[in-house]
Parts: sequence; structure tokens; C-alpha cells
Amino acid sequence: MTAPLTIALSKGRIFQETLPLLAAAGIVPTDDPETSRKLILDTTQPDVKLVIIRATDVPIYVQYGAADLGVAGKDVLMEHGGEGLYEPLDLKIARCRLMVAGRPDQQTRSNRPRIATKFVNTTRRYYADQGRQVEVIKLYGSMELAPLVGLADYIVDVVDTGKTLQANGLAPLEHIADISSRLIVNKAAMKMKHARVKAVMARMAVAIGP
Ligand code: PRT
Ligand code: MG
Repeated sequence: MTAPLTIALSKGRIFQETLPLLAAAGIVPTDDPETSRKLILDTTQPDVKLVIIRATDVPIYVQYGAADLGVAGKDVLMEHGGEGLYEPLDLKIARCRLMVAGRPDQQTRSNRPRIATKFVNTTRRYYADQGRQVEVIKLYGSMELAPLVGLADYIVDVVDTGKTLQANGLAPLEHIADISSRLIVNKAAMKMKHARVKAVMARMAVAIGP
């Protein structure tokens, strides 16, 4: 029996948008993660399993070889740093933009504004590259609240329609990066399971199109 090929995915938009690409590679899960409590899903290919984990954990599982492949947003990969990973394929799904946002009328109160974000590494790098002094505050969610209650002057977050910002009286101010989800591959798996990994990649690539 061959060792299984394990693919790490998060629930929600990434799972939904990756399904057709996996189907093109002949991989169809036999459980629905939105209704099943299982964290390891079987697929129509007996030697391919899906592991369902938090979006930010996907690069960690792949880095350490707990999953051979994964799908993660470029925002999550920028923050992770990419150690131990290859990033061979832009899946062009779950697109959004990483932005600095704040109140449209924001007057910076100090020469060292506070930025609330879950993307602390990316945020530090963005401001450092521009020689701007900031204080970065790590949050785990609901970043939009921080400027409203005086916790921070600005936030760094991913924006799609902008409706969440707008509903909270915030506006996108600076564009940091265009984001889409990427296929990531453990470096050792790329060597040890080369034929199977390449086959999945090739069939997904055709489904993504130009
Ligand atoms: O939800 P959880 O805390 O488990 O983790 P997560 O938020 O990182 O996961 P998930 O599944 O919500 O997002 C996975 C990936 O989808 C992210 O890493 C991004 O690469 C990508 N993506 C694309 C988005 C969005 N669009 C998006 N709109 N991730 C989050 N959002 C948020 C946005 O920050 C806002 O709070 O969705 C909300 C609605 O956005 P608007 O701009 O349309 O109002
Ligand atoms: Mg979310």
C-alpha cells in the first residue's frame, strides 16, 4: 500500500472554491466538512485524504509534513514566511486585497500610529520598508472594531467588497497586496511523492485556466 497523499484545507470559501479544482484532479470528498465533525475526510481516491483545519494553520501542517499539500491565502503565506514550502500554483480563488484601513477623517494622533492586525509580520515589514514608525498590536479577529474604540489608529486586514469596512465607518486607505489562494507543497513531499504531486498539480492547473 502506498502512503496517502494528504491535502490541508480550511472550511468556508477556500474549501468551496477548491472543490472544483480538486474534482478536476479526480479528487472528490465523500464527507461535507460543513456538516460532518470529521477532521480527516476520505475522498473518492482511497490514497488521498483531506485534513480540515484553520486557515492560518495550513502552512504549518504543510511545513512540518503533516500534510503533503495545502491551499492557503497569500495573506496567510506572507505572514507565515514560506519556510519549508513550495508555492507552485496560483489557484486564483478567494481573491481579495490586503489593505490599511481607518476612519476616512483620521488624524494621526502621534508620529508612531498604532496598527491593529492579525498580520503582524507583514504589517511590520510593510511599514519598515517605507521607513515609517508604527506600533503593531496583534488581534485574532474583528479588527474593524479597534479604530472605533480607540485601540488603534489603523488596521491591516483583507478586504473583498469593502462592505464590512463601510458598515463600521472605515475606508480602505493603502493597498498592500493583491491576494489569492495558492497551492502549497511540502518540500520533502515534492521529492518523495513527486509523480502523484505533479499529477494533481497538472490537472488543477488545467482547471484554473490562463
Ligand atoms: O475565519 P477564520 O478566523 O477561521 O480564519 P480566516 O478568516 O483566515 O479564514 P477564512 O476562511 O475566512 O478566509 C480564508 C482566506 O480567504 C483568507 O486567508 C483570504 O486569503 C481569503 N479571503 C478572500 C478573505 C476574504 N476574501 C474576506 N473578505 N478572507 C477574509 N475576508 C473577510 C474580510 O476581512 C471581512 O471581515 O471577510 C469579511 C467580509 O469582507 P468584505 O470586504 O466583503 O466586507
Ligand atoms: Mg474568517
